[in-house]
Amino acid sequence: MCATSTIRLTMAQAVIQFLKNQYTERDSVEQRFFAGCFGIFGHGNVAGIGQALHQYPDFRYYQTRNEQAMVHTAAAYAKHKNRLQTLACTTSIGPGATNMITGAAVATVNRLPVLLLPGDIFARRNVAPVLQQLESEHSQDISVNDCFRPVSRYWDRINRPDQLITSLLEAMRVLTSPAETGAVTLALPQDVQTEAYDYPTALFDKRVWRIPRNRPDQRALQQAAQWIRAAKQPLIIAGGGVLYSEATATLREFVERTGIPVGETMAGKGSLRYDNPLCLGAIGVTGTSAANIIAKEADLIIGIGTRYSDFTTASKTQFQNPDVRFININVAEFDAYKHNALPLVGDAQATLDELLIALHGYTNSDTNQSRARQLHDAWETEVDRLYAIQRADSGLPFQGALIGAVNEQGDPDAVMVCAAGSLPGDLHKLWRARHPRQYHMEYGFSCMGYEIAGGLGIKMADPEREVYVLVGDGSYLMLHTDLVTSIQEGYKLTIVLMDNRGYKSIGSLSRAVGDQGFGTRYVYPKNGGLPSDLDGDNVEDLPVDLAMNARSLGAHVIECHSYADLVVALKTAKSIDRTTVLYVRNDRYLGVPGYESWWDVPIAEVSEADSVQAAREEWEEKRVMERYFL
Ligand SMILES: Cc1ncc(C[n+]2csc(CCOP(=O)(O)OP(=O)(O)O)c2C)c(N)n1
Ligand SMILES: [Mg+2]
Repeated sequence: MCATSTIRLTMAQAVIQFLKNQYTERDSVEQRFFAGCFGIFGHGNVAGIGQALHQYPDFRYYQTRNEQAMVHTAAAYAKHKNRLQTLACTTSIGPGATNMITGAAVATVNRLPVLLLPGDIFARRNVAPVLQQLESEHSQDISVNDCFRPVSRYWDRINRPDQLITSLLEAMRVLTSPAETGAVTLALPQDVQTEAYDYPTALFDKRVWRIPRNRPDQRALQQAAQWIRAAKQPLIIAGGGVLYSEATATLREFVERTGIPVGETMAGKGSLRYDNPLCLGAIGVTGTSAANIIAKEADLIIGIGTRYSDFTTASKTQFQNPDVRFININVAEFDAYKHNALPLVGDAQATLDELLIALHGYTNSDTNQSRARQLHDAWETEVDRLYAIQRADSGLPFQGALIGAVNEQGDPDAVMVCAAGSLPGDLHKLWRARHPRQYHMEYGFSCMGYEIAGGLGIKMADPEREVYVLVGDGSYLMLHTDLVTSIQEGYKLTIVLMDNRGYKSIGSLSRAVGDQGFGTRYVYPKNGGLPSDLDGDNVEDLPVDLAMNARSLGAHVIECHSYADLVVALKTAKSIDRTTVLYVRNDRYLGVPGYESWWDVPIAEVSEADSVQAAREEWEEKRVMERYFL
């Protein structure tokens, strides 16, 4: 081997030195890829990665209160940065490490880059079993970190310090690949973290990972143009890929020039401004009447950056034209081929640019365009109607109107973040997105607990913007503790906490499957079991005070009892410089209806309850609408 200059570092020091020097570049804009490292120290990382972070204060270390939460923070940071930047996450071994598994799944399902550095058991083994070690009679080459394998896009264990050299480069390749990105896990044995090695200094040179704008195959592109020209009723579905590719301006031009209307997925909402006359809004299970009516009739779907989840396809029932076919523009071949599509494997912005040239002279028919415009206008009227229902029959505020308050009275440049419960469906339909960064929804995993931790990541990524975290009481109770981190680090969040005393979403789903909301209310047991909705108000509430809980963590709290209170509180919140919780008790039963769509949730085939039997009958009728696209 030829002589290369080396530097003697521990494996952990080498990790941090390397991470500091990674950059991404797209469209000639360069940025540091890692904005720092979140973590909780334990015996599995304190003397290794912990020592290295202490030694290199220019790689900022942040504390979290829960390892799952910090992965949400990193994922949200990456999502808001269109995957061009992220954060690393360090944990001890054992429970600290496994706490990250849910976060890893969120990142991988949503295709968001996060680097996870769980500590691992001793590579040298002589002192095993160490504290928190999972033992196996069949192998010594196993630890709880193997659980990360299916939820990581790249997984490795660094059993010798020199293995790091090739692993780090693979980790970066995957993290910065638009098609492959997700959670990357490098399991770092506790002893190896502290071992020194003469690393080549070139490993720590500044390295710029260029994010490509790949272009599709030219013959496929020409064929796509022919299909579009031949289509009777084309429809675009804009997914998260439009946003990640920063293709919103290109999409707007494409729509203006071609006159093809657009429906938006959960991840793609905000691709077009809500008031663009050809923006039909949300599509699928949580979609608008406008998008869903056209989707049912369309003979050509142009999917851009979508992975076609069951919420988008309405469990494969949304596209009912017998001749429907698909053109999929996607960086990932895997997604581009879905639904037997004509695949345009490429970057959304670059592909739309080229497709527009190939479509020179084409426009969608006037009939289609005016129909789309009418449906758009009718939908806006429906949103106005729902925004105006300030109270439900119970006398409590209605969530649809509370969403309207945040949308209309909140800062128009703000980001709204949400993930689980009844809010995502309502927001998908009702939120009026005014700019591409405004609607941040984690709906790939729809993970309760993402909201506040994710809000922190967004605020870190974009400190000048207001961040509105919309969170239900269930999600709040599950994971709210990084509210403390937002206060510690001075990243102000405005958290709108919707307390409907339990699971409005799953309660309503439970009633729809014939189960009367069983097990979805936060009330005391009665007659030896948990009450259902059949018990009505004849229940005893739990003595939980979430407003006081938030106050105890250091938040400024404003309790709201009505729509009008929330409007005032939103204004007050703007002038408060630390995390503020707007607590609103609201109605459990009044929901935003569904529009021209369906979701397959299988119902018990046999049951003693009439309500379940009736639900099953209805399900069987709907189920036959499900299609294969071959
Ligand atoms: C971690 C996790 N566990 C369970 C679920 C299933 N789930 C979806 S929504 C929901 C209830 C959410 O309650 P809340 O936050 O109060 O919102 P609401 O439904 O009342 O609007 C549950 C349990 C989930 N999405 N994530
Ligand atoms: Mg709730």
